[in-house]
Amino acid sequence: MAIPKAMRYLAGATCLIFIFLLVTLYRTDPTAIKLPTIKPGNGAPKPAAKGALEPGDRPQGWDHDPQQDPSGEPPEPLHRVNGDNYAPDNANSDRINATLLSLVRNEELDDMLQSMQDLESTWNHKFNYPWTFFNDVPFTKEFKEKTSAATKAKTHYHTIPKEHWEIPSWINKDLYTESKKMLSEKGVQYSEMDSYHQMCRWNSGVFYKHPALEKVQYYWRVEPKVHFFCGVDYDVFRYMQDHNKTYGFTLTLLDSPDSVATLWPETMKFLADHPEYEAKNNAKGFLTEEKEKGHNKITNGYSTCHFWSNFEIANLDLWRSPAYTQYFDHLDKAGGFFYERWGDAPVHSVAVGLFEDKSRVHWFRDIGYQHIPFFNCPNNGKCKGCEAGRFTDGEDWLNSQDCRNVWFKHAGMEA
Ligand SMILES: Nc1nc2c(ncn2[C@@H]2O[C@H](COP(=O)(O)OP(=O)(O)O)[C@@H](O)[C@H]2O)c(=O)[nH]1
Ligand SMILES: [Mg+2]
Repeated sequence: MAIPKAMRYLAGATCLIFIFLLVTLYRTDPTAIKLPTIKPGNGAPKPAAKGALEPGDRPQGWDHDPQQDPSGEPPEPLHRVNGDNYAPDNANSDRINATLLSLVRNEELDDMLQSMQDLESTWNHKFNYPWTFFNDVPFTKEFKEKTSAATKAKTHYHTIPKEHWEIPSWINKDLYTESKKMLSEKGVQYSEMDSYHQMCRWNSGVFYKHPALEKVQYYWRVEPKVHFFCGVDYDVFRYMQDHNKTYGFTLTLLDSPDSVATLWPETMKFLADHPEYEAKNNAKGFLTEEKEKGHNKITNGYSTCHFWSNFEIANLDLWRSPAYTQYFDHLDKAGGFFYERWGDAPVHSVAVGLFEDKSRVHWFRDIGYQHIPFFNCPNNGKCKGCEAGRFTDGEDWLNSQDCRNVWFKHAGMEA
């Protein structure tokens, strides 16, 4: 029986509206977007500009994003696949003592699988480094089965011991409750979520104390729901080792100054007691240059520039060093993981910037990466799905959060 024309049009229009709604929902899921936090009136980013970037939105000293320039691999020596030297079951493989590392919730299984799929297809299916998963509650059978099916490499699952995750006993509960309220009124994102504070503390100075990591040398942190876009054909961990690098990043950003208001003064107190830990060739300029007007006043001197640690490749000796062990302990006792919302990104960055020789910090320009809403997209024939030089697919003002130019100014691009 023929369907009347009007009915067919109506059905067609309904389908189109449905598809439009689905696409809109997918693109603008507000819970998925982690924007840098905004404090109105104080270095608050401008509202979205229409069209081209305002000159002020562009990092100073750049007329274009350096990732628009053609680039390739870092210098040799680079270790590559040759026969079965990186085969998953090769007991004498060329792999070094390293792991991919994820703190993740059971509920984030699909997002974790997506991150794994990207990293496996661009890199790890060649090198087969193990995955180590951490959770504050036991992983479900489904989580273990599906993630282990997503790689040929070994997978390990660990529940974080209570004493590593719990709010420390010396934190004053009343002061913490009051602080959360105040930070929330100032617009500091996630400041009311206990688990977020706990996660930041754990990522800053606790994760590597788990027995499973005691003997591990390098890790590459991978979050659920991130993307990797570019084929990488060398052993990234070997690169770190062979080139004497201790910390690798893709992006650096500004932070919410209210989340770290006393981090710098606490750091200065620590340094006054331990001047011997300050590296000669440090990157203090990156930490102190005022990039966003007003930030340094709120933070008492810290630029808020930090390596965006949802991507982080590092040598664990960095955190096991006497300098960092004592520094983390000092910060932990000061309480700012709870009375403020110190993130692992600024804490790691301040430590790396002060205690480490800046030549040991490496920008992985060739690892195409996205964690909503920012990208690292090189101009490199091995990339698919990311536009060279695109920094964000969010609103234009997000471009003003880019701190890469400050790092390059103080440490250079090739470090
Ligand atoms: N198991 C577990 N993982 C968490 C918890 N909170 C955060 N994470 C993980 O920690 C990482 C950072 O958290 P996320 O919500 O992405 O923070 P954001 O990137 O700062 O927005 C992600 O890998 C999360 O899966 C938690 O309470 N339990
Ligand atoms: Mg995240």
